[in-house]
Amino acid sequence: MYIKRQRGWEISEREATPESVFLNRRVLLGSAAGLVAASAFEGRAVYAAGDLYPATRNGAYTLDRAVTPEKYSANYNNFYEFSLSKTVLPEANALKTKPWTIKVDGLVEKPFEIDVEELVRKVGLEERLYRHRCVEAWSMSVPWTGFPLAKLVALAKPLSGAKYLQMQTFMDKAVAPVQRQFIYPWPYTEGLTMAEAGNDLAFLATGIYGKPLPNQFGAPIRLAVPWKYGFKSIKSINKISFVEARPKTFWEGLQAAEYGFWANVNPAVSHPRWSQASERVLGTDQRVPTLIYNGYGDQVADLYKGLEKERLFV
Ligand SMILES: Nc1nc2c(c(=O)[nH]1)N[C@H]1C(S)=C(S)[C@@H](COP(=O)(O)O)O[C@H]1N2
Ligand SMILES: [Mo]
Repeated sequence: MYIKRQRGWEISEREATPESVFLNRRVLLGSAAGLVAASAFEGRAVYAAGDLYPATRNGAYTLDRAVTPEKYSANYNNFYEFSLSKTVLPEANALKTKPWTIKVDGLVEKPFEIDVEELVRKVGLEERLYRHRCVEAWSMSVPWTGFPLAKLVALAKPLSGAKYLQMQTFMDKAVAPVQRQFIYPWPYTEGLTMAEAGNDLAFLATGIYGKPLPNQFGAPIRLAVPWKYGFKSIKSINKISFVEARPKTFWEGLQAAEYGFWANVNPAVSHPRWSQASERVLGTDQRVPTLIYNGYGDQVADLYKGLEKERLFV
């Protein structure tokens, strides 16, 4: 069950799945019975606000490399709720993504719930080309459709005591087989500081390749914070809480020494088990040097002034 079948384009990658190797070890140490095979699931082509796609591209966000063809990015996904391998279909298609509401609560003027469809009609959509760098040392470049996280923060009207955003993925053991594994700190959660959330690069994506997100990319709404390792870009968000204390993330809960809160990309700071100096470009046989803040330092480096004592890069 845990033996990964290599596809042609994966063969060059020896350490293909450090995160899932770790997860697999936990499964073996814990209950091996829990990974129930997914039974016949039906894919669903029901999308929120499908008429808004494709959205106009915001030309301010450019790439230094080719867009990753969808046939690669759509078949090589980290979505551990559904599978510990990179093949998360058909399991991920069992998630019903419409209707879908996001709860906004915590230190805000007035907590509320909003349907994703209503949210995108209210704030509008744009397309941006972003790089994505996984902590496992592979990368892709994709056109996301969505809106700046700052627009949601503005709707939420946070109180002055709010210092962080905590974001949470849905929890449904009936559709997500790996959520039946109690040894993981489900639901998947992530966090940003208010300053990070207000940075223009922090983006909530509802689409990719000019159409609503296919389920494996984190439908119907996921984060894209391209200067941080990919695990910060939480998928299928159903709650955003404004909080005073730094939230503990899913990966900190599993292995704090290897996956910290900040997780900014830095080629000079190795993961304890592998180098971050270069990355395999998904869909090619190329390895390219990794850039500090994944190449977005001009936009984000100022966020970390005065925080040099923090573990900013792991
Ligand atoms: N809820 C949830 N969000 C998640 C993950 C996950 O397992 N569950 N994996 C993360 C990791 S490690 C990466 S690299 C990206 C992968 O996004 P992609 O499949 O769209 O490439 O999603 C991130 N968001
Ligand atoms: Mo990742």
